[in-house]
Amino acid sequence: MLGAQVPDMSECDLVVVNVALATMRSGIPYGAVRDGALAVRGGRIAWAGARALLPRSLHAAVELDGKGGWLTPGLIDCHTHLVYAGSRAREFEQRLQGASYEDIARAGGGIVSTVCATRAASEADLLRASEPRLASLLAEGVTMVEIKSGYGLDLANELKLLRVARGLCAAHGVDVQTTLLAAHAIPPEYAGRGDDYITLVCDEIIPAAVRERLADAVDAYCETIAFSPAQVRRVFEAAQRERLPVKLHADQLSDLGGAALAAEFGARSADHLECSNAHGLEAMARAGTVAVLLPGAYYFLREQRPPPVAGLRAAGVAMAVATDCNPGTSPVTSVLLMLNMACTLFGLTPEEALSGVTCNAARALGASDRGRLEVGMQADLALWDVGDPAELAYALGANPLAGIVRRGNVLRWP
Ligand code: DI6
Ligand code: FE
Repeated sequence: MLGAQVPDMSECDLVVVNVALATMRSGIPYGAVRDGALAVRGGRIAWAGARALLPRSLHAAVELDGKGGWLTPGLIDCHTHLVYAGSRAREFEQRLQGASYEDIARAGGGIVSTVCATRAASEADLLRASEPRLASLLAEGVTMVEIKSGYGLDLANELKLLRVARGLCAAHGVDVQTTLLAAHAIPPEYAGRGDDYITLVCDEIIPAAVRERLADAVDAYCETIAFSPAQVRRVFEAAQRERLPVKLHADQLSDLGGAALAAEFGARSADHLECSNAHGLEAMARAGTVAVLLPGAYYFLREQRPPPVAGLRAAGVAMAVATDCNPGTSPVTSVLLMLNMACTLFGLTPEEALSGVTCNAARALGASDRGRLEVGMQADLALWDVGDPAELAYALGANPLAGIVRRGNVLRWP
């Protein structure tokens, strides 16, 4: 029972009162505790529950008044490509005039155009370009972010992107998980030689990223305009040799069996899934692979086929939601906007959407101590000036963030 965990509670660093908790524990909607309280000690949640049950013996150096708002776990954006240089606004115009995303990619534009700009950029340039994107996520209560490489596509430039991702997040004190996505597109110098490029990825880029401790996971783009299932398989085998977890951009524009392939390798997540088949969803459920839904890309590409949300629910697959922040298909730096789009475009409930950026996003990253307001979890908290947690998904363009606590440190409070 919430509030029943009462070990030695005497000294805490801080306690939050006059607040409703969206603990995100399963069982009741949002795991809500209306008149709640939450105590923090040593950067971790030491107590969470109904205020009436708060142990009398509890003393906290600091008492924070939540002013009647809602407290949620810090938000987690579990799929971004936010480190890149350049812009794809011209390509946006081309698409509005009728060119398809695939046409542009096949003509050597698309991802490859961002690769050229990114290769030409120094680490300092990339840091400067990426900082505002990270800053807008943080301004919406994000306390953990995943960042992929994938716009370098050679050894030096892929490592450069991962280094910038680590440096950026260290500078802002936000937790990052870096993902090596060298198998994002075939670089121009390997045109027509995709298998040779995959050999470079497997034999050189993955091992080097591991040696330099720059990658926490490995991703690949499984698509007709990118890499085949057979090529992805080689990448995943190489990742597994290095004991790195895998995830996959799967079945976004066509059904290549990506969901089942991800599940076969025990992927933490399979992302997009617009075109996934029922067999793939069942395989994901069995493997515990999280479905990461990316409504920004669906919207921006004006896709016609939403991901099979009913099928994911029926199969019991956990659903996360993320920005997919990238210059080509989702130039989005708002997690709150993604909550709204996950509801309006994909039919998630506001509660499912919030789970998607808290507990299920944590699962997608293998971050088992994040995403819930529970004893022992890292004390990453967001306070919202809302009367109902559904307002986070409901209000378009609003940002009701009122307070933020990261690892028990109060960064902002009303
Ligand atoms: N994520 C990706 O990596 C690609 N699509 C997606 O949703 C494309 C990124 C790009 O065009 O730059
Ligand atoms: Fe992506």
